[in-house]
Amino acid sequence: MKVGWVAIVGVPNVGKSTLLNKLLHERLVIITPKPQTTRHRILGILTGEDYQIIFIDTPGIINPAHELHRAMMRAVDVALKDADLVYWMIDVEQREVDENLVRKLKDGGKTVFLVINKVDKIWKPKLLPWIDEYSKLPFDEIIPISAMKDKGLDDLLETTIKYLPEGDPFFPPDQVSDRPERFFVQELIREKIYKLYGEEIPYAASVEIEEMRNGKKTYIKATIWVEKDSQKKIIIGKNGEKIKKLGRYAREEIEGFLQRPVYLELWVKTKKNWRKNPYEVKRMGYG
Ligand SMILES: Nc1nc2c(ncn2[C@@H]2O[C@H](COP(=O)(O)OP(=O)(O)OP(=O)(O)O)[C@@H](O)[C@H]2O)c(=O)[nH]1
Ligand SMILES: [Mg+2]
Repeated sequence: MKVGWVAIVGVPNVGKSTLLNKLLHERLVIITPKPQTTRHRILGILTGEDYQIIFIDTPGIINPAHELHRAMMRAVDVALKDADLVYWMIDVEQREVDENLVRKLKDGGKTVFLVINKVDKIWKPKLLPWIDEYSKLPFDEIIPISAMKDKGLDDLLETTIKYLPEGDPFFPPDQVSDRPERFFVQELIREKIYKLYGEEIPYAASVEIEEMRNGKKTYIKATIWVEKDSQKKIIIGKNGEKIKKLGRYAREEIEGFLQRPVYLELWVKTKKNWRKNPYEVKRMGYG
């Protein structure tokens, strides 16, 4: 069997999580139009007849401004260390490549593909000269795709399998991720926060599942942590209208994911500047 670990890395918003979901044919990880959506290293395991690929979704690479960012960047480091193969992913309209990091990965014995995503956004002939330019860098392969429109993914998968080493599978064939159900529930609530609120709110919020119990309905109690009381007020909204909406959207999504009815109870609490506090960042499950 061909077996290997493939890290999907790049700056925020290039479509890493979208690609993971498309490759797995599942809505596993959350996707939003806002940058810095993914905060963890999350495995997506794809097992075929004669291969097992362990894809690793990662947070977008940024210059850390606080401890949460540092924990996110540690998650990227771990993913890179584990990987046999790295997808260096760029957005066709931004196209920044950290040449030093690519060379470092190559020196460290990794296979590195440049995956150019969102090619649906440009006129194809414009792409060729750029591919020529990137050919000067030490990439093993350069593969243009559109994760959203499902273009080029078969080619990406076939080429990936060719490069992977032979070995025994790490996971049973029906296992899709390394994370438990409650992790994905927490992420779905976070996704709805990204979608419903603007400015700093999504970035200052973290979701913790306090309780998850199966009965006639699955009862879920979750706390949304924010950094200031003013943010708490915004999350709740006038007469609690906003949080009701959040609860409804999140519950519908969670019911789709769990495939059973859900009763969702949301609480909002303030933990002053938690993103700067290594203890809190760790306690909330980051890094
Ligand atoms: N036009 C177009 N948009 C895409 C494509 N792939 C992803 N997107 C969009 O790009 C945005 C970001 O997608 P994500 O998958 O969340 O990006 P990410 O790289 O995981 O972002 P972070 O987790 O923040 O690092 C979303 O609005 C996606 O719908 C694509 O192939 N074409
Ligand atoms: Mg992501």
